[in-house]
Amino acid sequence: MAVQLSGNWLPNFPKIVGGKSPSFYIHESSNSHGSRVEDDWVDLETDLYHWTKTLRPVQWYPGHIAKTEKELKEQLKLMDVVIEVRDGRIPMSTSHPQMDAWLGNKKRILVLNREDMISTADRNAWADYYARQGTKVVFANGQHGMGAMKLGRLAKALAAGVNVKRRAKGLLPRPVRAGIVGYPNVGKSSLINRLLKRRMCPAAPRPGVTRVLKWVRFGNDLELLDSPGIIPMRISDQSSAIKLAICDDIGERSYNFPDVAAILVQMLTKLPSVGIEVLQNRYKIDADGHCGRRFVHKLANHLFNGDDNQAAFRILSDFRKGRFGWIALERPPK
Ligand SMILES: Nc1nc2c(ncn2[C@@H]2O[C@H](COP(=O)(O)OP(=O)(O)OP(=O)(O)O)[C@@H](O)[C@H]2O)c(=O)[nH]1
Ligand SMILES: [Mg+2]
Repeated sequence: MAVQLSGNWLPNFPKIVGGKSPSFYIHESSNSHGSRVEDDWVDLETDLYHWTKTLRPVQWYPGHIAKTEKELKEQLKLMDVVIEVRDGRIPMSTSHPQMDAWLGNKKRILVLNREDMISTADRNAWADYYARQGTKVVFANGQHGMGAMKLGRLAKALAAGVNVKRRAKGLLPRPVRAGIVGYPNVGKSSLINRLLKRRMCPAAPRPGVTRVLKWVRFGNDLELLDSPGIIPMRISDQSSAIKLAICDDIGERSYNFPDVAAILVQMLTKLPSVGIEVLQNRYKIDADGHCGRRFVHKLANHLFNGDDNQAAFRILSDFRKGRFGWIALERPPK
């Protein structure tokens, strides 16, 4: 449904419109559970598809990724187990389309990191989903270390067969090799540092920090490979690209801040646990319309001398700091 913009003061915003339902509305059932909430999530994905299809495509593929993708595929041959880390807020959008093909039958552990940045309901939804699929998943917090020790134990347990075989051949045991892979900025290096209880791998709050592959040793029986975040050369699903931008998982030069913040506003408005009141209360402005770009511009006029970029940055960083609550932007498919 197209959303009409009105008001003389409005500049000619590129439209972020569409979807099955108006994107700005007051929620009747915030924090409720059950089918209404499920329907909201289904609608959200449909709306997101329509909102993003009119935008300039977001693509990010810095040179170091192309280079290290090749090296990573080489190193995969050495790994006994692969630990794939995803952003718990967007587990689907941080799933590499080629990962299954690269890993084949290799032993694998899936980590949903940033556990502290999603709600208990989000966590339970993903835990149920992976349990139904028979996929082993570890929820972790790379900042404080929750889940890191468990990961180390699991990796060793999964790869124990390596040394059973070596002993049978009369060879001495060797450390188990675990490769940590995943999208940029999902917390790979932080998890390794937490497990090692030392800052062995550079980690910082922006994508593309790790640029080279690096093996580090944990005790006598585990070696871990830290790898640069890998994403596809072309992100074909633009809903995912925008979610990666919202979560700061791709370089900020690749997207337009006001466009991305506008979509975030429209998403938050629809999310069962947030809603428009939370945004209005935080910024003390009325959202008198159905358009995220209009909200960004209103905030710009209210706080930033009409600078949409600054207003957009504020909204994005507020989301990343949990100012609208800790929430996932994706729920499992039904
Ligand atoms: N709140 C929170 N922050 C986290 C978590 N894990 C990592 N971080 C923070 O997220 C930022 C990125 O972490 P990194 O470990 O550098 O991420 P990475 O996956 O190695 O990133 P690249 O090397 O760029 O691919 C850092 O500032 C971490 O402190 C987590 O579970 N929760
Ligand atoms: Mg890193």
